[in-house]
Amino acid sequence: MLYPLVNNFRNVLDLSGIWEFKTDPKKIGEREKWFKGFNTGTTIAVPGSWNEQLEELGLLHYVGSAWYSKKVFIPSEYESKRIILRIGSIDYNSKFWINGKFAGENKVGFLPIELEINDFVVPGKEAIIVIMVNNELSDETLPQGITSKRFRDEKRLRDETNPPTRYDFSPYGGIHRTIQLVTTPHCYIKQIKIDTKILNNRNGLVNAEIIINSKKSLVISAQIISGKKVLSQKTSLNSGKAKVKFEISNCKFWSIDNPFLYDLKIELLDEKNIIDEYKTPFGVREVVISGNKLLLNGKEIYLKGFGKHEDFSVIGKGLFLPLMVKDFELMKWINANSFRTSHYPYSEEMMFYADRKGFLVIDEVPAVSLDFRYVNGNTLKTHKEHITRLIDRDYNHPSVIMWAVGNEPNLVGDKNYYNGSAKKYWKEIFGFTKKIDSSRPITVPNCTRAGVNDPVFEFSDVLSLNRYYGWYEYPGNLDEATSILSKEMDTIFNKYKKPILFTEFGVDTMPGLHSISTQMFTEEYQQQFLEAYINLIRSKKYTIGEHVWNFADFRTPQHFRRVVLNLKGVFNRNREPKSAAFLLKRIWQNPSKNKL
Ligand code: GCB
Repeated sequence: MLYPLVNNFRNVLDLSGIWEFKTDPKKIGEREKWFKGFNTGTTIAVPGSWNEQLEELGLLHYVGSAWYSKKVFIPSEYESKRIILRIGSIDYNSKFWINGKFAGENKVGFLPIELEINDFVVPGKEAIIVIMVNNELSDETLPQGITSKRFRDEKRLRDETNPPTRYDFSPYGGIHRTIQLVTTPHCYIKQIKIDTKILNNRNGLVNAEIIINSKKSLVISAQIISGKKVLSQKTSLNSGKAKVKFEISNCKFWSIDNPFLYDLKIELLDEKNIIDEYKTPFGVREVVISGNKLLLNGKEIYLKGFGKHEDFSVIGKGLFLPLMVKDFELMKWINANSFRTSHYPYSEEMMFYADRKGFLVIDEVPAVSLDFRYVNGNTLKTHKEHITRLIDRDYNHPSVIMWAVGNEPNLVGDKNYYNGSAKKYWKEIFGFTKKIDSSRPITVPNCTRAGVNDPVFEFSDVLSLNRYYGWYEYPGNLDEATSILSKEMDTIFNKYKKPILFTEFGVDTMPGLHSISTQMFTEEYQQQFLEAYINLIRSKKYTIGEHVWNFADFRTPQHFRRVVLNLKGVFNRNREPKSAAFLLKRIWQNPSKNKL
């Protein structure tokens, strides 16, 4: 799926702003025809979660359905265009009506939705757009859901959160990213897939596949543009597809230090004229796992950074560009070079920004804490759809160096996880992902409860570990924690012989709490913990990086373990540094793994 842009053939109309809003806890909206549009006097800003924004209406922990309505003028010049309603993401489920007619449904959160709406609108007139959003989850969605009844039936009273979730972040609901009317020509460039290779230290190879929505005999003109330098090619489309190949001499490779981006411009031509055009940035780079090393453009690279979240006060999971810019500046300031989109795809804007700023990204689907006791064929189907749509969205980003096709399966520690069916499931998921993208390593972060025999290790290119010894286990005892962890790391490496990446380690830390003795929750303990882990991780020849959990404090469901927020941030929720930020900045200023 291509990101919307404005040029002579395409246009974008921003629909963000204030929408009419109404919750539907009893799910009567469809029966009462709310889809015809409504005006209740309750309003909400889009993009943004409803939770903190409308806390005063009792929505802080609201899980259920809610309706959005807005009158939108459809410009008459859209008459000759293909008109799309496009939303960067809605969490989690959504249904759409335009001028009272049902226009479509989506059950995949965190990823863009496109609906062709020509049959529903009259250019030159107003249209009423109504969207029903629902943030309830089930065994067959990603993430999987859980109810308080299930917690109680399983006699897991102390595990129950409110709202009930299988994961440790707020189940925000709402229209979370850009909402736009996008136009393209009726015959249009549908997808561009770019692969790059380094031929030698001067030349790069670019292979691009272009897909259009028609089988007509048309022609593609492709150009690689860098300043005044232009390489061009023309080729005919065959059944709506064309391939072009360029060799760039004196190529500027994309790297952390010099995230150089070329533009690929595609023009679609009939006999005489250009009928559509699309331009996208891309970088020439190569990511390879070689032995126990991660290589970027043939050079060893050690990952330093964070697991993050899309979370901020008031806006919740809503796209907020100043915060995105701030987070990248803070990551640069602290000398990080990478992050993981834990535990779901982040905004498209963030991925383009990572390309520009030279950050390496582990891109994750929301298969967080899969409980295999409730996984079924439909869960697998949903999982594949998330992977397909994520890779379709993010394939061309040079910043994306790895796919995480899950996080911490079997967090519940079920013994049957090892009886073969989970292995079959993971084999299928890894194989499926490799078929769509054979160029990037694939991983799934493993948790302590899934242990050293987690079937994901067998299929992962990189063994990703989330560990909290010294916190959830062996509390306040870093010597014991690191000694047990050291042995466990060796066991895992010796069994699977693949590089190990630490995708999570961290401790809850209350800013301003201090102690001269070892004391959990203090700023000193966070520093001691991180330093001890980093020393251990770097002492092993097979490790390729350290991602601290978490970049910043973030809101969680209610539970006695959480003081409103998960406090493992190195920055607080407002992005002010805790003491550990200065420690990491010092450790991370050296790009090499070996010298602290
Ligand atoms: C984990 C999860 C993450 C939690 C974290 C914690 O293992 O992957 O989502 O927030 O632990 O702080 O407990």
